Amino acid sequence: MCWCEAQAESDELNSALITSVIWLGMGGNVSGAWGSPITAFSRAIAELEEAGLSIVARSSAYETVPLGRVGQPAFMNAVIGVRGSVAPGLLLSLLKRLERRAGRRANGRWGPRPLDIDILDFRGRIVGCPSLVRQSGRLVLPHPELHRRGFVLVPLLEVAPQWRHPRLGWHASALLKRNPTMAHGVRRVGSW
Ligand code: A4P
Ligand code: MG
Repeated sequence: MCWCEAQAESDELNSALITSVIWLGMGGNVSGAWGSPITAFSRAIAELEEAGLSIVARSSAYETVPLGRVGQPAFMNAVIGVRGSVAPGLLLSLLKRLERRAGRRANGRWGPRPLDIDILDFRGRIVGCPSLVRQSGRLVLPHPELHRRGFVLVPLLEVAPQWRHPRLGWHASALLKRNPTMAHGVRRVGSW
């Protein structure tokens, strides 16, 4: 156990922040086996329901400027809230399977992809250490980049204004206010 896991476990504040919703971030910027990224988002929702999860929130779709690697198409991003009895590791395997079925192939970190589904927040749980380099397959919760990404925080704020970052305790609105440039290049395109 690393220092921040121990600290998190002893942080009473976090127990008050646990909710029953699992927040997922979806992104994509090329068409794949399930069609355009938006079609892939809808198909992913149908697959999650098929797997026994209920969709309790669904943000608008946003067109967003690519972060990390320039020279690739604009992304579509959205956030959904799901409920259901599933363990974090099993959920991650399910999501990775959906990404592969949607046509995702190894394309380097931050490369173009038809569908990427990240677990943003799993009912307030804290797992792993965000300061350590992420090893492939090792789950980190909340998602280690969540608080730095306008393309996640803007849709999350739309559907869950009451949500707080499990580790930092900040609302999405406060995180965006602290760094307003994060919301640049995040444009709402409508429901889907
Ligand atoms: N992993 C660990 N924790 C998690 C978690 N909470 N959720 C592991 C999901 N996966 C988690 O992820 C890399 C490894 O992290 C996996 O083995 C998984 O088990 P990945 O999705 O396979 O690889 P990746 O997406 O290429 O890398 P990474 O670091 O996850 O990239 P991101 O963070 O997903 O960023 N710009 C815009 N505008 N919109 C986007 O959606 N997305 C990316 C990719 C870059 N730029 C973008 C966008
Ligand atoms: Mg990812």
